[in-house]
Amino acid sequence: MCMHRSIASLAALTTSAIVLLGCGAPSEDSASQCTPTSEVTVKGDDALKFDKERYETTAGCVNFTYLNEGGIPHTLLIKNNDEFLLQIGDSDEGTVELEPGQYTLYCNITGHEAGGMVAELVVT
Ligand SMILES: [Cu+2]
Repeated sequence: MCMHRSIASLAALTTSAIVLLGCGAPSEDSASQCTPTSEVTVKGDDALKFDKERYETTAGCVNFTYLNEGGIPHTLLIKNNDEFLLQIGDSDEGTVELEPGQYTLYCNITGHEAGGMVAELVVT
């Protein structure tokens, strides 16, 4: 009897610990988290353009800040990288680990990449 009780309360404790962890874990950012070693700021506008055609940064954990100069919502993705996605609104921020290389930044909202929301990202 006594033993059953303590097993039951241990199970209850474990359950509440899992619930607590579950509450703290999720982040609204879909971008992976790392400690940034470099920063890139990208701006989007209503003309479906980024502020630059080419961005440069150093390899490692890159923190992206994405700002909207207009009113149309945009996204920011890196081609062939499923871990990175920013969305604006007004602004968004997120980190991603990048190896040296050439990447393509784009907005995946229908028509935006074709309209000009595409840029080169050079990581050295
Ligand atoms: Cu866009």
